[in-house]
Amino acid sequence: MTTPALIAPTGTLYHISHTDLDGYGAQFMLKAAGIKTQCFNSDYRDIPAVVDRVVEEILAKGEPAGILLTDLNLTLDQADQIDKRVKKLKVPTTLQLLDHHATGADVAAKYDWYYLDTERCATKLAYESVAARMPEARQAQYALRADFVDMGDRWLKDEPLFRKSLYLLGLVMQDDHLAPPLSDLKRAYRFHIIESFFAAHERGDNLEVIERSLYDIRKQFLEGRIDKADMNNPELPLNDKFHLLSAAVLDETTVPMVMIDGVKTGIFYNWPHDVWRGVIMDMMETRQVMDMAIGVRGNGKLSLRANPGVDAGAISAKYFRGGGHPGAAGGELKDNRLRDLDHAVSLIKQTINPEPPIATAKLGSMITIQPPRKGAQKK
Ligand SMILES: [Mn+2]
Repeated sequence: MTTPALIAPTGTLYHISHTDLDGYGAQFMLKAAGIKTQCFNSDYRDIPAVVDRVVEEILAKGEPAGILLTDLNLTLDQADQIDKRVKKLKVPTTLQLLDHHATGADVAAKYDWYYLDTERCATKLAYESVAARMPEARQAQYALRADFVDMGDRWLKDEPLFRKSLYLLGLVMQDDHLAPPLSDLKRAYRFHIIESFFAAHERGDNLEVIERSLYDIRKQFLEGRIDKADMNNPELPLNDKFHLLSAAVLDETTVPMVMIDGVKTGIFYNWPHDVWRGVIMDMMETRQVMDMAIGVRGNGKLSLRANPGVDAGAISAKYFRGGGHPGAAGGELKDNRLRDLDHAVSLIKQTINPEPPIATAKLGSMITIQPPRKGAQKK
């Protein structure tokens, strides 16, 4: 084993990992070793944006930091950019990457912070990088857990636990019914699933037993997180209980609000439809965070829902080339290629107030939404 030891910055260790079982598994290993990190999960194409965010945070904190990437392979271009960026930082920052994708070979040859080992999945690399920092009694158990992830992630189909490993892989990717912006909560949920699955496997439960117990495992995550009466309500489906949890945590810092003809409207971008419907119901009716909700798709299609007394159909007919019922309507934006939530919000604001708002906006007709902080770090 030649896996390097984990970097140990004096300040925060930022851990950017992939969005699948292997990616979360690597973060799970650091947590098991008692290492405090700030976690992010990203797809390959989003790595530069996440690194930007991390660099901003490092500059804001101003203390020596570390950036760890796992289960993400970089292109030479991306690696050059990140390397340059980190070396230029006024705050001393150490970089480390642990990965197993052979496509990163040329980058690994160029940079000594890029560790590539195609014989181990990222969870296993992460385990080996922190094993020495785990209590001895736990090392054997976590070594087996790392091997278990390895079988599915690297498609080792002759291994006896291959199918069980694949099952966990799929389970971690399943819709958790938590709201998309709540990435820390979603990660906590995934850790809960991984831990519960391993515990069941280690006490000898077969897949059928584990599949049957999934309802209870999922429900356990809500323990202490939602109201007891809701938790124990047998007529409330489990997914709705997860929607209640999201609704309780979401606020105007996570959901931008726009005033449309005096109606406070939350804007949501590309949420799974079921989750959106469940979460906004509680945000509108019970919590009264807003009186209308607009779900926006990347293709510009809109779903509108409103509280009694607000006519979403009329509002959609007036602004969004659509219509429907007072409580539920559809519509669309002129633009059909949306980039992200910020883009959706600015298009909606333009649509309801087509003139530049600076000179003409009436006080209170709009709530100002923070512009994206892109480029702010380039000073
Ligand atoms: Mn992997």
